Amino acid sequence: MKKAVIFDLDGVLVHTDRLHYTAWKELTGRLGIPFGQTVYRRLRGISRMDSLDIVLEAVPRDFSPEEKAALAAEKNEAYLALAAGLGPRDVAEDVRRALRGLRERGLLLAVGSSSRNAKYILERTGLAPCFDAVADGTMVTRAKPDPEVFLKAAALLGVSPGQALVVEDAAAGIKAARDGGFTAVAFGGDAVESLLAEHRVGTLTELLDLV
Ligand code: GL1
Ligand code: MG
Repeated sequence: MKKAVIFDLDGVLVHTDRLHYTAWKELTGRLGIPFGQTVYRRLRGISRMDSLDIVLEAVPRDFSPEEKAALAAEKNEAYLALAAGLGPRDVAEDVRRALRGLRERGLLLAVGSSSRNAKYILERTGLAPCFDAVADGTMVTRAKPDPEVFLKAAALLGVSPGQALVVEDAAAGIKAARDGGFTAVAFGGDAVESLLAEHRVGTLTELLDLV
């Protein structure tokens, strides 16, 4: 019997993964770095600076910490410009139904996201009041695939990892959940990567059968 469900944000609760993709594409386009879905798959779920390091692998020179900070800020500005257009209409009916159903069953709900913009996105989309706790990239020192952000979310809820499901669309997040001792549920995403998870769902309402 589970007591809690911890959701990844980007690509699970909201399709902000597409906006992150576009923002990375804009930055790499300006720098003349090749960027497509193959590279982006490696970025899914990981932090801004870890993502930037992967993006810059294609450039045969070192970047100073100051240059990297400027590039990360540029990507974030591009992302925030796109995210400014988000609203409650960007939350799928499936997401609303799942959150309502889980709440009715007495489950505690949290968000566990690598993003430093998680709280802003939850506010913009009106999802913030749906959750008992939010753990995000501003609160951890080690990003996914390290389990820290999910352990933080569980601690905020007052549950142990064994009592919680983690819902994730990215391989880094599924690994983080497994390594933290959570039950991992893969949502959408890549079929091969999702084999790492204990469960796979195509819609979030399917979670109601797992708790
Ligand atoms: C960071 C990365 C994004 C994405 C999210 C996690 O978000 O920049 O590309 O990997 O983490 O879903 P942010 O820049 O908002 O902290
Ligand atoms: Mg994700």
